[in-house]
Amino acid sequence: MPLEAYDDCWLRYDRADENRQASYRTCVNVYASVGAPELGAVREELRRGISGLLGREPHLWQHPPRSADGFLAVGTPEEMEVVSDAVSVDTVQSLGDGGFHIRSAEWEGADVVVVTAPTDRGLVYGTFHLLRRMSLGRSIDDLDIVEEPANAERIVDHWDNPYRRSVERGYAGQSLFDWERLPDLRERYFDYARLLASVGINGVVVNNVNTRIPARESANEFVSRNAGWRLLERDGLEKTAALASVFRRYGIRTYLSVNFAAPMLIGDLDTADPLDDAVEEWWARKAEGVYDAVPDFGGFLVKADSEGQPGPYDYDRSHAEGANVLARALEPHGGRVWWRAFVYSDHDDRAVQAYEAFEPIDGAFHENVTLQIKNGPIDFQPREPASTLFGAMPATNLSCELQITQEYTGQGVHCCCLVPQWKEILEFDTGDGTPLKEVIADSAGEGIVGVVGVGKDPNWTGHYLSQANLYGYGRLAWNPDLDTETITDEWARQTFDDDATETISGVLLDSWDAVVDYETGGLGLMHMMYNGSARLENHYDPSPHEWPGYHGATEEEIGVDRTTTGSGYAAQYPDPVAETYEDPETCPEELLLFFHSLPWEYELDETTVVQRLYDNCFDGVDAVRDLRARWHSLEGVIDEQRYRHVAERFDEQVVQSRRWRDTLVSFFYDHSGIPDEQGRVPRP
Ligand code: GCV
Repeated sequence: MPLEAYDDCWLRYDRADENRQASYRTCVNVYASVGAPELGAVREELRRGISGLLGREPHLWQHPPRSADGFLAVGTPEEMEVVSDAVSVDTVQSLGDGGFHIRSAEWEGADVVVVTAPTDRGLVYGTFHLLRRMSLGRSIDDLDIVEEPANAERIVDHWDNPYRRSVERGYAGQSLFDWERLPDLRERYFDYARLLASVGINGVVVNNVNTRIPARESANEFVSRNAGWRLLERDGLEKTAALASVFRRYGIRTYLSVNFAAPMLIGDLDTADPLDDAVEEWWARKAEGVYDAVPDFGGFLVKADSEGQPGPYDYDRSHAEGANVLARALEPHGGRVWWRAFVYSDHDDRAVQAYEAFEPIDGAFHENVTLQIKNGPIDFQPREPASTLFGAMPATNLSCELQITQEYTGQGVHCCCLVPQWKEILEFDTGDGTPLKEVIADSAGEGIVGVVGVGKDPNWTGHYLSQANLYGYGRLAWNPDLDTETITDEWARQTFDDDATETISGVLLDSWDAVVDYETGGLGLMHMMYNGSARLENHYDPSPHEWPGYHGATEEEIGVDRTTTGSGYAAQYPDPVAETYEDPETCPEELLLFFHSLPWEYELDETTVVQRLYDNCFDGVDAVRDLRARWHSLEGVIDEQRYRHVAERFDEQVVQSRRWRDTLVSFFYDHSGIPDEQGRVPRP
C-alpha cells in the first residue's frame, strides 16, 4: 500500500459479479515469462488485477501449470511453446511495436487464454487490455483479438518546473515528481506509469517546454522561474535516469524539454548558433552523456523562438536548421527531436504565423525530427479549426499536440470532457479527403502528444471527472476510431459503479458543448479569458474587453475576417476546405466568427448572429444546471467522497458559467445595441 493516499482512477479492479468470476477463473493461474523489466510489470499488474476482480491472488508460474481451470499465458511466441502453439506466429510477428494478440485456445487438454506480442511492450498493453475487458465485465471466452496502435508515438508532455515543483497550467497541485529528492523514487511514480501504460502511452516528457523564463522577483531582481534547462547537467540527468527506470518497466520512453541556448547556459560556449561547429560538437557530446545515463532515452522537445524562449532566429537561422543540429546529435543513439510549431509574435492575426514560418521549410527537417503542431492555430481554445499546417507539410513528420489539462476550459473546476473536441480535430478533412488522424499516423516518428497537468493532488487531475480526459487521450491516441461514447462509458464503468455508468458517461458527453456555449457564444469566437500580468495569468475568468483582436467586436460587426479580404488564414487550407471557410454561407456555423466579421444582424437559420450568441450563452448555463441535476441523481449510488467533490464543483461551475454568460451577453449588447428577443439581457 502506498504511504500517501491517492486515487486508483480507472485501475480500481472492483470485484466482478459472481457469474463473471466463474468465467474468469482461467486467469487464476498465470504462466508469465520473466526477464525483461516489462514482464515484472505484467506479473505485478496481473496480481493486482486478478486479486481485485476475483478476490483471490493468482498463482504465478514459470512453467505451464496443471490446472483443471486452465490458465492464462503471457509471453512472446519464441519464449513459450503454449503461445507458439496457440497463435499464428506470423500474425504476431507482423504486428508493429506495441501490437498484441489475445487468443483463447485449448492446449494439452486445458483451456488457455494467451496474451502475446512481438515485443515486451506489447505484452504490457495486451495485459492491460485483458484486465480492462474484465473490469468492464466483458466475456473472456473465445477471444481472438489483434490490436496495433494507430499512432507510433503516443506521448504525454509535462509542463512541470523542476526544482520549483510548480506545474505550468496544472490544476492538481505541485509536481508529481519530487525533483529535490530524485533519484529517490516514490511508489506513486510507478502508479503513474501504470495509468499511462494502461491506455497505451509510450513516451513522457518530464519537464516544461518553458525551460527558462526570467521572472521579476523584486524591483531589480530577476530569477529563472523554470529551471528545466538544468536537467541536462549531471545532477539533472541522474534524476531523469531514475524516472526513466520507472517508465521503462511499462514500455514508456523518457524525454526532456531542452533549452536551445543550452550550449551557453550549461556549456561555456558564447553562441548557440546551430551552424557553428562548436555548437554541433557540444550537442553531440551532450547526447552521448544523456544516453550514457538513459540508454533508451526518447529525445529532446524544443520550444524555440516563442514566448521568450531562445531559438535559431537569434542567429538568423531557420527552424529546420535549429532542429537539425539536435537531430544530428541524437541520430546515432536512435533519438528524436520534437520541434514545436507554436510560434507567434506581434502580428495582426496570430493564426497565420505558424504556417508562414513552417510551410516554406517542408522537407528541410531531418528524418528524426517531428514537428509538433497544436491542434488549432491559436492556443487550445474551447473550439478552434484544425491548424492549416496539417494539410501543408507532406514531406515532414508531423504530430498533433492536444491539451489534456484544461487551461482554457474551466481548469480544475469545470467539468469539460475534451474527447469530443479531439475527435472533431482528428476527423478533420485536411483537404484531399485525408483525415488529420491519418496524416499524423503516416509513418514511424509521427503521432500524438497531450499536455498533461497531473499533480500531487490525491485525485491526480484536480477534478475527478478530468481523469476521463487523461484516459480518453490515451485511448484515442491508441485508436482514434473509437467513438466518444465508448470511451466515456469505458472510463465511467471502470472508475465508478456499474449503476452510475450511464449517468456519468452522459454528463461527460454533454459537458464540452456547454463550456463552448457559455465561454464563446458557440459561433467560433475565442480567447475572451482574462490574461492579466505575467505573474497573474489565469485564462479562467471572462474578460472580453482585454483582447479585442480575438473577437473583433465593433458597433457594426463581430468576428475576425480571416478570408482573403482579411488576414488570409482561410486560404492557407487547400481547396475545397479553403472555399468552404471563405464563404459565410458554407462556413460551419460553429466556426463562423472565427473566419468572418459579420454584421450583428447577419441572418442565420431562423435567427441572427447576435441572437444566436445570446441564445447559446443562455443554453450553456442551462446545460450546466442540467449536468448538475444529473450528477445529483448519483447521491447514494456512488461513494460520498467523489459524489461531494464533483457536486461542489458543479455548484461552482453554475456560478462561473452565469458569470461568463452575463459578461458576454452584456458585452455583445454594449457593442451591438440590439436587445435580446427574450428580454434576458439587462439593459444598462
Ligand atoms: C508552456 C500557452 C500557455 C503557456 C504555454 C504555451 C505553450 O501560451 O498559456 O502557459 O507555455 O501555451 O504551449 O508553449
